[in-house]
Amino acid sequence: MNIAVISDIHLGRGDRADRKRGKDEALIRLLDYLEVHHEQIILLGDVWELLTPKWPGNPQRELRRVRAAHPELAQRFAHPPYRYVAGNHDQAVEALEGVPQEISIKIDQVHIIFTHGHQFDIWAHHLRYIGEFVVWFSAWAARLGTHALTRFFDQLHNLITGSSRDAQLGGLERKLIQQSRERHAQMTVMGHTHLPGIVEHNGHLLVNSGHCLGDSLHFVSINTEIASATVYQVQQLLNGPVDEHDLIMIDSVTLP
Ligand SMILES: [Mn+2]
Repeated sequence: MNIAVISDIHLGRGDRADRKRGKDEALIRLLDYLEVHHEQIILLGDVWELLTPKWPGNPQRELRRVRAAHPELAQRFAHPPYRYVAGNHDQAVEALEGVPQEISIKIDQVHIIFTHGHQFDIWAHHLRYIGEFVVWFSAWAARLGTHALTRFFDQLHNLITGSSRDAQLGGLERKLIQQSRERHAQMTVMGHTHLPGIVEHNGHLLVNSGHCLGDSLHFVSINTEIASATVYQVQQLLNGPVDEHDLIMIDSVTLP
């Protein structure tokens, strides 16, 4: 089976704080491509940006609002082949719609755990309310004209959590691998850090789906029959349909 994974799209309410405002078209063309080549497409969290309402307090209303700002994506994501795993920016969908924290797939002798990956991030737990305030505050800065705060806190976040860069394992990634290993999985797929790539650690693959923000989109393609994972960056040079020429392979690993 071929499984695609995308994450960290952060689709917002269509205002100036919405980093995906006016950029649905490129993603929709990528989805057209993914739907042709994959039986399942996993949305691995932080799909919707629910932490940047004008005033906090009503996640259900915010969910309606962000979906209304991105209607075609909302419509596609509601049906197969899409499957949804909650992240920390769209955590409210767990309570509101029963979206799971992870998907575990055992097929063709491989066991793969799909999780957003914030479980071991102190900013999503112990420091959750500080983290959420920073995100909300940065959105207001963006509405007032500067995206600099958002970028600054993104970088600070990965520095503090010790997340991987250039295929180095951070603390968060090590704990995820350990947890997956205890459950006898051979592959863990995460998002959250926005850092695409694959790390092999003693025969276990940790795959990161990167992000779909800005002008470069990332996705993971898994072939369970040969137990391989490939991470791609998509750069659409033309406005036509996405094809192989638009794909840049970042990393590809096959399990022994
Ligand atoms: Mn996240």
